[in-house]
Amino acid sequence: MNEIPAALTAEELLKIALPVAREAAATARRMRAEAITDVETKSTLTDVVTAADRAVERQVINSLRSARPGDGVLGEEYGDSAEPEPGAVRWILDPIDGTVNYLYGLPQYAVSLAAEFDGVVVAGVVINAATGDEWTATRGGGAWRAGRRLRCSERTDLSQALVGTGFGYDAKRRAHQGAVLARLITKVRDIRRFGAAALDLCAVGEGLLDAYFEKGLNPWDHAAGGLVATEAGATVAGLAGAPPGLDMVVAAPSALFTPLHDRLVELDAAGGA
Ligand code: LIP
Repeated sequence: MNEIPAALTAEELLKIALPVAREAAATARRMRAEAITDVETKSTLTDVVTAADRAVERQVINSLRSARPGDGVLGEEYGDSAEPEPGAVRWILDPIDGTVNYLYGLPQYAVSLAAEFDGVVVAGVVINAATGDEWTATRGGGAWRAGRRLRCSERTDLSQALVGTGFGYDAKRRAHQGAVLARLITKVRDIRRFGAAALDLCAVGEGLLDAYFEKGLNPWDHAAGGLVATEAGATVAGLAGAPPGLDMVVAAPSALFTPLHDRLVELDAAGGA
């Protein structure tokens, strides 16, 4: 990876991202308190997007453009802006991760903002917009919440592991994911499905979950939370040496990663629709 230009360190990118993400979380909270409006569906009738998703993403794009005009932004709702200029940053944004939780008022939805330079995520912030809880990480600088450096779980026995996961919006994919879960659930302590990948990954970073896996995540779902989990000592990857991506994201401490990975391969967790 090329070095970030000296005038720009991961810590400085995080300093730009933090107030932008905090203001975005405040907007999400305010709009939730007012009323959920303009609810539309995307890939399926359960894949929803609200006016708040779009308003928050527009707000963040405008803020980042003011701070760093030459950067690119990849957001869930408005896609990828023009390729960033050489030496620029690509910001990766989920304006409200956990949109169904947001729709129902379940306090588990987050603004997730990551800075990627030269193809590598170097800084990230995840804010639970309902509670204000905030996780940050810089590559090589650790993962933090409330001034405390985070360490992931030290569990080594998969049968004693509390494992988070999630499901897609497509019925055929959910059927396959449910079948995988039916066979995995007897091999672990228990399963948790909180509904926001960014927060699930931060939970792994904090040791609130021993591990997490999910098929079908987009970069904006896992870019920032994946850095938090990584900087807290977890391994975050796909299957068979692949990077985390649409096929699979697995986050676990090193002692659990291989047994969970191998079980997911055996169950064809990356298969199905
Ligand atoms: C959500 C993910 C979650 C997944 C949901 C959904 P969204 O993202 O964070 O892990 O299980 O199906 O994809 O759609 O709320 O931004």
